[in-house]
Amino acid sequence: STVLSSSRGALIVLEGCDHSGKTTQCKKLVSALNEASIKAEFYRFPGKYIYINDLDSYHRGTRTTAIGEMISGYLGRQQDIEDHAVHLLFSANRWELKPKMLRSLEDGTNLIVDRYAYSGVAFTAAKEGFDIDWCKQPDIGLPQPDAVFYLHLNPEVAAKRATFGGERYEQTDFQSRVSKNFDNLQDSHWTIVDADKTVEELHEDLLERVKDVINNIGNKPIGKLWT
Ligand code: Z5A
Ligand code: MG
Repeated sequence: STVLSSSRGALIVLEGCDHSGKTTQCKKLVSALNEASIKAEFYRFPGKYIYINDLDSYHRGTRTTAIGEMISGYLGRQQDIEDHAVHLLFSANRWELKPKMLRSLEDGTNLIVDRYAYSGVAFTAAKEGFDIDWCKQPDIGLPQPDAVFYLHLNPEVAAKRATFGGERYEQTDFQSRVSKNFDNLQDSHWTIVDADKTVEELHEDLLERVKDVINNIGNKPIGKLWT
């Protein structure tokens, strides 16, 4: 059999409670990796904000998908969508990006992903009448992250960073149910990272961990989530 000389890309996800710094850190990670000549792309779920290898357009809000637009209207309260239906839309948004993600990974590009199926489950399962098992079904089989870094912040610290209340889901009682759901989703791929640090301190911490994952990825097969 052929021995491959180069390794595949690593699929690395940042999850965490609101305002824990996921988006800030994802962008800094991609920039730092690219500066070190390590191929890396930024993905963000929900998909209105998916900007691949173009961190500037993130600020302009140019690239999107139809499903991402629907989710965005829902989160901004311009549009109501039935709870089960919106759960499936969040999942569909991940599936529509799956072929592109796999091509990048196989091509040796590392993906730094801002939220993933864990957010999907944690948020919907915090609603009345939903359970975690039902919520997991549509995301079963998605590419399995090689590492999930969960940015942990106390709710009091998180609340000081920005005002809660504007977008859907931004209420503290809802957020505490969400964080309990995240606790239930932890598995062997997870590392909990203390996010109560300066942006730079947290960046250095994460960059070291991310490089470690990338250096050890080799060509091990990409797994399937929750199988
Ligand atoms: N959702 C869902 O229901 N189902 C799904 O499948 C998925 C998502 C994928 C929007 O997500 C909503 O969608 C979210 C979950 C739901 N609902 N809520 N709530 P989003 O990812 O677009 O949410 P966001 O608007 O980006 O907020 P966020 O993710 O919670 O924030 P963050 O990315 O973790 O933090 P940040 O934007 O980098 O920083 C937040 C603020 O803190 C900002 O003012 C920073 O300047 C400041 N900051 C950042 N780092 C620091 C440090 N270290 N010290 C001090 N201040 C800091
Ligand atoms: Mg964010």
